[in-house]
Amino acid sequence: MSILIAITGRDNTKLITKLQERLPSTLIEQWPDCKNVNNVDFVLAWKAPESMWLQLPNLKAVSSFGAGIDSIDLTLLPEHVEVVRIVDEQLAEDMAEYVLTHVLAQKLRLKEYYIKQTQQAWQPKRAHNNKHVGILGFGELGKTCAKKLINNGFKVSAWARNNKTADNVSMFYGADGLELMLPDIDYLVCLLPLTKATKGIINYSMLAKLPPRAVVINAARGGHVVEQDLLDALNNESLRGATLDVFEHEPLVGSHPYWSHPKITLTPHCAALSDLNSIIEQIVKNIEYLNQGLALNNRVNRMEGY
Ligand code: NDP
Ligand code: OXD
Repeated sequence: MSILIAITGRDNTKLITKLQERLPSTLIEQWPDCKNVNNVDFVLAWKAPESMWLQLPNLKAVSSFGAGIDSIDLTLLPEHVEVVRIVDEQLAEDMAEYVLTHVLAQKLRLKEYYIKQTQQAWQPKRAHNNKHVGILGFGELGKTCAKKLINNGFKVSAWARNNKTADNVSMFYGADGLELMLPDIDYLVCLLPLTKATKGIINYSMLAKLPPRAVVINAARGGHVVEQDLLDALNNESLRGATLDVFEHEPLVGSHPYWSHPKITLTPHCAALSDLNSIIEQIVKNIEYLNQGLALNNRVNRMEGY
């Protein structure tokens, strides 16, 4: 067997060195430098080239290098191939901290004051009173964010695909549930996976159901947002602000209107970055399980796409 690293857009030297230390007798190669594609049964992937997937006849499992698996085109993988992802408590904690920080920043009008500072304008205003956060997606990240927000005095509602209950969280599900939840939300936080069902979900129709005092915080994927609809809602005052960590095309091009929009706070896809050691431990464990014929950890449902 061999492991193939197919992670584009970053230097993988440290990752490969550390992984090789943990798996000294396993051949680890980096795409496209793969001597024998027939030997590859495990791929660690992030934005791998599509053409690669068709060249690995004995592939058994693919692990995403992150929590999301949307950069892996599941339609190109034979049905028997298992797909797993990274699930990490610290990652969820980091995301919760990011969300709490940006909800508070929007509540306390920090963006307005940054702009006023550049104008030397001294114009104090009361913080917004609004305290109701709606979370789209109640998985590993959504649940941890909900706890942190509740512990900091916020009221939390959440929307998921399947009905469930959670302490101190008003739960909604399905299209009807979303309709019910949106009109009362002050801060809408997107923590959904990007799937066929969720692509473009933050669009004109959803934004029109939010009250004009609402703020959108997207820390999931850029593909969830219809960019022009968001800009229109901000420009016509039907949405108060937006905090965006993720974008349809990353890095965001210099000419993009988001960069200079006075109602947009922007961060460079850094809300929660996976820890390399944690990723390596999860990969090693799954490779051991694969070799022993055991079920892998953190499998995704390929039909649902998350
Ligand atoms: P999970 O798979 O644990 O949770 C996904 C949640 O979304 C579940 O509650 C699920 O519902 C819900 N969901 C999925 N599809 C739908 C739908 N059609 N309608 C309503 N709800 C739906 O994912 P994580 O919490 O681990 O991660 C979420 C995403 O965050 C990742 O996919 C990734 O894109 C992004 N991310 C961003 C990072 C960043 O730095 N910006 C870092 C890490 C992740 P149910 O519970 O009913 O199944
Ligand atoms: C992830 C991410 O999915 O960093 O892990 O976005």
